[in-house]
Amino acid sequence: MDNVNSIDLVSVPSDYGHGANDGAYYPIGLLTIASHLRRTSPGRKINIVDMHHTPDYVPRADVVGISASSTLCYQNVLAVAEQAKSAGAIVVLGGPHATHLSNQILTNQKEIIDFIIRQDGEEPLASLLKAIDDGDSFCSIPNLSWRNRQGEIIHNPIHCETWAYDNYLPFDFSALSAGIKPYWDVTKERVQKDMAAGFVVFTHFGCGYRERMKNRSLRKDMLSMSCSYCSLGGDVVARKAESIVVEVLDLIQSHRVPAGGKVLLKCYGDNVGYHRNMISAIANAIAREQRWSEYDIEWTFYMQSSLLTEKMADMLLSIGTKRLFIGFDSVDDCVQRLNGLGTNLSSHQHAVNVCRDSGLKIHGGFVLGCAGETVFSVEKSIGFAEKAAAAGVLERINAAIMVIMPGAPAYNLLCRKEPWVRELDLLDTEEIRWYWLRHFCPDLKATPTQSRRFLQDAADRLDDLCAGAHASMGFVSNRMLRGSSRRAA
Ligand code: B12
Repeated sequence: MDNVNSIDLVSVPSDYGHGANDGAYYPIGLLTIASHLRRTSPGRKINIVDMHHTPDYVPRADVVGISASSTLCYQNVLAVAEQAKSAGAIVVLGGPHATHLSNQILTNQKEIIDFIIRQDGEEPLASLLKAIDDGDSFCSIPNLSWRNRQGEIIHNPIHCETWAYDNYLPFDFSALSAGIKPYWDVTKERVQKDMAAGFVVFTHFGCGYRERMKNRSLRKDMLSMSCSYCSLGGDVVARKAESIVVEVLDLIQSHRVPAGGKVLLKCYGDNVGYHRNMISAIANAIAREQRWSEYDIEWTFYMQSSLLTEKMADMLLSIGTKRLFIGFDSVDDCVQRLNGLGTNLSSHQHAVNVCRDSGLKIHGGFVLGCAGETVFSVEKSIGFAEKAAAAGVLERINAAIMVIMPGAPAYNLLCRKEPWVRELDLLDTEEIRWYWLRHFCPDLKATPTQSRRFLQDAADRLDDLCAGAHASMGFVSNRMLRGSSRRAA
């Protein structure tokens, strides 16, 4: 095999519905990989292609690595893989969907997928490229799933070192083939017109709530210990406050943001409510850093309603937080308990009141069609959203219809009822949802098809309440359809 000279790392958009932030933030997982590869093997040409901004991408590199970041983009992943394979490339997949379904993918997509890297990708991909160059065995490459000469699928063990984001800083932004400007243009349009710059900065990883629930036992009124739809794994790790502050100031300086400019920081770490000590340490680190006050820096964090106290709100405000993404999901206490959400109506209401009183804006997420959903529970959620929207605290509503994601408790629950689902690598959202509604929402409407129709109308009603940029997660909303027909016209 010839040496690997060029590698494209590709991010593809969702193939069904869309998120409100699609195209607004660069793919961090590909930036950590590209930065590492560029540092450790400078002879190779490494590019990140984000098809949100380069929709006409034609693969030509020796190795094409595609991020199967979610079940909802996997169809697009396969389309790029097919093109890459017919152009003669070695095709490698990574990301959460590929991690959870590595065996199914290597079994079902023999013709187009050569390798899968499970979990973190930086060192394993570097080792894979070296092994290809040197003609070495793949047996000792950590995290790698591959086929041997006999066609058997081998899953090498996951390496035991703890993955650390800080090892890959500073990011080499020149790897983004379209540059950072298209992301900022979308962020300006969707989030804040007068921003000077926007960055993704993880302050922590993993979900403290999921971790806390891991070793508890299920109560009778619960189907799942933690959020039934969530496939997030990994250890809970908070970064050092000083490193976070240094990273932000480096980002600002290296992108030449003018003094006084508004800088939006989006932390995609889950559930900041478990990180009070880290937030207070960030506040102290900011106080020691004169340069921070030269910019107008705003944070957005994810928060579980049950963890938002007045004290937590004050701490978040003290570091410049302006927005919280709160997953309300359902407002019905039975649905919340059954799905292991760890919240209830009163925690939701309390969170709305805290935000209203402290001036924090909410991006509220709702997931319709969780286990146990009824017409009554859906109406309750919509009524709650209407009230919160009228109170002026909901800057954005993310409407979603439950999607069954490999790695999530809902996937395992469904596979117990419908074992054939476990063989699939490509999960048709609507087909799988039909079975989910049949088994887990039996009291919604008379048939799964009627239930699905009802959820579509309900999700459209929620979406219509949203004044800001809107999401259409796991379904195609009326607004999304109207938008695409306007674009086509
Ligand atoms: C940021 C984020 C987004 C951003 C993406 C921004 C961007 N341009 O990347 C936005 C908001 C747009 C988004 C959208 C969606 N997301 Co999202 N998102 C995340 C989130 C919070 C963080 C991802 C991240 O940056 N992690 C940090 C980096 C360092 O890790 P990483 O991305 O996993 O990458 C590492 C490895 O996975 C691997 N790797 C990844 N890609 C590749 C590729 C190759 C070739 C290799 C070798 C390795 C490799 O190496 C990387 C470095 O170690 C995760 C949850 C989480 N904390 O992981 C959910 C998550 C990935 N998203 C999820 C979902 C469901 C979605 C949506 C479908 C939501 C929706 N309905 O619209 C869409 C789908 C969009 C899409 N095209 O896939 C699910 C996926 C579940 C699943 N099993 O499929 C997750 C896990 C959340 C969850 N709680 O369940 N998302």
